[in-house]
Order: sequence, then C-alpha cells, then structure tokens
Amino acid sequence: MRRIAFLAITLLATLLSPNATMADVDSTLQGEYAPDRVIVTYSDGGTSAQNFQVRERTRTDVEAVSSKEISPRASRTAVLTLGKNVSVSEAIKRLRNQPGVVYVQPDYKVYALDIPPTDSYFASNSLWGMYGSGTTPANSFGSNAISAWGRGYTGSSSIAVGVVDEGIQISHPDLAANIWVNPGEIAGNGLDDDNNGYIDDINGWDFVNNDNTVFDGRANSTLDAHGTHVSGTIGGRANNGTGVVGVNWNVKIISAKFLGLNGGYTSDAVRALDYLTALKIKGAPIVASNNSWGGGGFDQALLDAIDRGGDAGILFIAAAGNNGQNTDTTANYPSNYVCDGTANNRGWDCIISVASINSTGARSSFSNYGATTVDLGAPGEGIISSVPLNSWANYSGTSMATPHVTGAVALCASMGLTNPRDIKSAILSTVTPRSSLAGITTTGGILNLDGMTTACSGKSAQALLTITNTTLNATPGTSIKLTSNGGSGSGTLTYLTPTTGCAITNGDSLTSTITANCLVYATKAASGSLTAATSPAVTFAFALTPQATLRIANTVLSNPANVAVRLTTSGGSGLGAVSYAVTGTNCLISNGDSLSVTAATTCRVTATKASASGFAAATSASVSFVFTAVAQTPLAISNTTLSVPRSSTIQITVSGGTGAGTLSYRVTGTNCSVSTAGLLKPTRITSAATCSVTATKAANGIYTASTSPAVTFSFT
Ligand SMILES: [Ca+2]
Ligand SMILES: [Ca+2]
Ligand SMILES: [Ca+2]
Ligand SMILES: [Ca+2]
Repeated sequence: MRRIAFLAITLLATLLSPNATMADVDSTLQGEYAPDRVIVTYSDGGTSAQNFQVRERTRTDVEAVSSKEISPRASRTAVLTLGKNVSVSEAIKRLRNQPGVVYVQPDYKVYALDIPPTDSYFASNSLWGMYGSGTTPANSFGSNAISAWGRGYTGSSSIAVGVVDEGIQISHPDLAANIWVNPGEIAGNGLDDDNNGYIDDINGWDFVNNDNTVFDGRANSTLDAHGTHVSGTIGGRANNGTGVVGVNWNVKIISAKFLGLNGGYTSDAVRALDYLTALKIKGAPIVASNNSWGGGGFDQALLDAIDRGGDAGILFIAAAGNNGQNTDTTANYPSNYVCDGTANNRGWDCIISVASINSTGARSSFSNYGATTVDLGAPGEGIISSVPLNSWANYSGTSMATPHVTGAVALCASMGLTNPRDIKSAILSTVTPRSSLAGITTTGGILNLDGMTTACSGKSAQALLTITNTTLNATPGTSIKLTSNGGSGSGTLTYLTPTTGCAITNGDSLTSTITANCLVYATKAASGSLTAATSPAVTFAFALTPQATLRIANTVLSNPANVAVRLTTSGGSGLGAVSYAVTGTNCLISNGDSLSVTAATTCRVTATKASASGFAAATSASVSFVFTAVAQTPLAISNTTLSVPRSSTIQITVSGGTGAGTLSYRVTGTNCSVSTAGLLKPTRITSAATCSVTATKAANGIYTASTSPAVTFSFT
C-alpha cells in the first residue's frame, strides 16, 4: 500500500464570506420549492362525502391553513398551505401513505432554462471559468458554459458522476439538491439493502473511515474542503440565490471519499473506484469519476481499477498535476495511465488528463503538460466554489481544472450522447485552440462546453439570434418594445431579463419603474434538429434625462438692502417646479422667489428645478447678490431752547433717523460735556460756555449711520 499525496492545490484559500444559511432540504427533496405548501392529489374514489372527509383529515394532519384546488381542470389536486409548525418534508411524511392520497409533493420552483444564473459569484464576475468570449459576463478563456446553457443544456438529474476525493458537505446549499441518493438503499436500517457490500451507503461511502458519513468536516478545518470544492464546479446549484453555479445545474454527485487531510492510499482509491464501477454495472447512471489527486509511481492495482471502470463505461478525468513539468518525460499518476481495457484490448483510453489555465489563457505556471500525456486545458486558477460549512472559497490547481471537464462529461451525456468514447471525443475534438497549450497537450486547446453541444446533442445550432433595438435608453415608467432577428426553426421566441427591477410584459415589452440597467436576452426554443438559441445580452438603461443647463437669469446683482429681488431662471427642461436656496448671513427667501436681506450683505443663490417629465432634477450654478446699505432719514437735534443759565443742564433731543441704531453725541467747545444719555452741561459752573453738539445714530440693519448738523448751545 503506497501513500500518495493529495495535490496541494490551495495557492489561494481565501475563505469568502458565508452568506447563506443551511438549506432545510430533506434528502428525498430536490431543488427549490415553496417552504409553506405542498401539492396533494386525491384518488377521489368514494362518495363526495367520503372525499370531503379525506380532504378535511389531510388538511388537519398537516395543520394546513388553507386547501385550494390547483386549477379548475384538476379538481383532484389541491395546494395545501401549511401551518407554521409543519415543514414541507414533515407534511410529505405525514401524507405520503394516507388512504385517499395518490401522491404528495413539494411545490417546486422552476426557471426558464435559458436565463443566465443570478447566483452571487456568477453575477459579480467572479466565476470566469464559466464564461465565454461572447457571453455576459465575458472571458475568452473560460469554458463557455454560459453559451451551452443558452442552448438549453444545463445538465440532468438522470446523470451521475463520482467524486473520488475528500468527502463532500452534502448539505451545502449549493450542493444538497445535486447529491446522489442511493435508490437501492434504505437509510439508517443497518442493512445493506442493495447488497453492494456497504451498509446504508446513501450518498456514497467514506473509504478512509469505512463508514457512510461522507462528510466529516468541522469548524477551523479544511477537512473535506477539496471534495466539496470540486463538487461545486461540477454541479453547483444555479439560481438558488447564493454562491456559485457549476457546469451542470442538475446532476447527481456520488461521494467516493478516500482522501483525508493528509492524502490517502491507493488501496482506498481502488475500493472507491470499484464502488463506482459496481454501481454503474447495477444501473447507476455514472458517466465519469473526478480525480483531482495524484502522486506515487506506477501502480498496477490502481490502473486495473481504472480499467474496470472504463470497461463499465466510466470516464476517468484526471488532474495533470501541479509540478509545472512535462509528464511525457516525468510521469504523473494517475493522469499518465493508459486505460485501454483490463486486457489492453478496448481500443481507446478512458482517461482524460487536464491541465490548468488562468484567466488570461496562459498555462498556469504550476500545471503539468505533455504532448502525449495531457489532453486539454481548463480553468484552474482563481476558481471560486463551495467549501464546507456553507461557505465558498477561491482555490487554484489542476484539481480545479479537472471538475470543469468532469462536468463537461456529465453535461454532454445529459444532451443525449451515451457512448463514453464518443463523449470523450466530443470534448476533445471541440476544444478552442490556444497557443499556450499548442504542442504540449494532445489537443492544443481548452475546454469549450459550447463547442461540444453539436457533437453531444446531435442537434445543430441556430443562426445567430440578436436583439436589434437601436434605442437603448428610456425613462423609468415607460416601456421599450423589444425586437430581434436571426435564429432558426419554429421555436418560440422569448425575452428574458435577470436584472432586479426590470420586467418583460406582454412577451416583448421591457419596463422598469426605477432607474436600472436592464440586461436582456432573447431566446428561441429548440425545434426539430436545432438546439435552443440565446442572443448576446443587451443592456437597456432606464434613466432620467439630464435637463438643459439651468441658470439664474437676474442681471441686476447689486441692490439697495431695502429692496427685495425677484429671482428668475432660464434654461432647464420639463415641468418640474423651480425652488431657490440661499447661503449668506441675513439672507432669506420668501414667497418662493423673493430674496431679501435684514442687513447689508452678500447672498449666494442657487436654483433647482425638480425632476419631472422624465428629466432628472437640475441645479444651477450659484450667483452672488450684493445688497448695499441705505441712508437713514435726516437726523436733526430738535431742541428749541439753545441758551440757559450756566447752572442748568440741557437734555439733547433728536428727530429723524431710521431704525434701532444707538444714539451718541459729540460736543466741541471749551468747558462743555455731554453724557452718553445726551445730558449737556458746562464742566465749570464758574465760567460761561458755548457748546457745539452733533448727534449720531449708528448704522443698523440695512441702514448706514446718520449724523445731525451741529447745534450750538450757550450756558450763560
Ligand atoms: Ca449498500
Ligand atoms: Ca440500509
Ligand atoms: Ca465518515
Ligand atoms: Ca448557487
């Protein structure tokens, strides 16, 4: 027994944020379904009173809050809305074997086959391995999965692959629906019901620990991360609102776990491969095993096991290895084996050996290569996929390239091709040539999932279908009539948009009530010998139109401070109301458009015209208005008695002036004094005095200061 190293693939093992909760999916339930209802079909074999009783009992059994006939044409089928204490799987368990119930099932969620998936990593341009040159998103060096999906091929739950690797988190939200459930085995009864030598092997087998728990991952451990990662590339669930999407939206993944944290043994690999071979011989629809591992030298027992699988019709997809070397001269196993039959008589090799490329089309520096020993390249650097505990991570390695090809085998088989030799030929004969792989791989090219569809489906592509609209802008709330041409055959034409806030109504009308960039595809369904066709995406922008430049139109920008200015504008567009805003102390806007001040100042004003008539709001440049102070009414000293005895005092009185400014007084002349309050008197009562007085009212509010003429008072 030779210990073999599991390919060290995690150049980048950045854990990405887990943003999903564990899917509550009973192992017998597949795909997405409404969480609060089930569909029940009754036999209706009795009298109407008896049938009524069955319905009532059924409703009570699952605490249903309502029971509604599914349609007038199917009166025996009802939708039961469940009480909040009863899950879908619980309801199905309770009703499955009830008398009078023919079947009970979830209300499955379905999608148009052709809508590009909305899964977060796909939509955020992070899943380059699935893209193609003309797809949205695009990457010329991806596997072009999007185009194959656009032809209507997204895999099949009637096709299975074996993941010969670490274990798999079978409850992962991106995998649960695509995990194989052994139809011949009854879970948990301690019996080997299908007589394959493994008791209760429901989702596969753990050949490391010799038990039926194929997932043994735990917090703060990478245990079973590798197997979970490759599984997501083969068959990550599409359109489940989270994570990634695999080459196959639908497939069945069988765990043949033989690697632990420190690798595994070929003896366990042999058992794992033979487990798959035995299942295949008994009828499991296994088309490939994924083998993202390697190490050790030539191992006849292992090659024999690979040969037994090949003889049974299972392709062995092998990572070329991460040593950056030529495997024609330095062998890498198992990718270097030739699987041509247990008696070397099959005439063809069941192994596909896969090199890694990066997102610029170059061979990954770590990837092995070999003109006769490596077949093709596939995306293997910066690959995001599922990892344990409902998370996702970015890994690199030929380990990551390999499941793209394993996925291709399953996808090709789902299109109808059954002979494994033909499937291998369909994949290898349709690679996209790349200079980076020319002369160092048998094909000189990279995986092209779209290119293989004709060979795999026996159908041909339609003429290019395109959306032909030339006006790609509209205002929110309006609609655009979509037009297209091209395509072939009689399939129905449909328009689709995956963009939130955008909708297709009446078949060909695109609408959005909000500002949005709506991605739109046209699809033409398969017909006759033609595959479905999906157009390149076109982006329609629903946006408000900018207004013509809005300006403040006033030409008089300097005014006396006691004059209000009526503000006016020019320019702008549409019927939006105009409003003004002002900055500057002592400035105010009243009655909408009247600018006034409470003191001499400078005011900066902007005008805004509101959004209306499809136009966005517009704001003008700011304009400064200078308000200058104005004169008070003439101020005069109003005393009439101007001569008094030197023993007297005079209270100065004034008239005129404006506003609340403080009064002050100045006096000239020898022997005179005036108080702040305006009380005038001689400073020496022993002398006569002649005093000349002026009054000043200080500047206030909008007014300048005002000073009275001088008045002369005599103290005799
Ligand atoms: Ca069994
Ligand atoms: Ca059992
Ligand atoms: Ca286990
Ligand atoms: Ca997903």
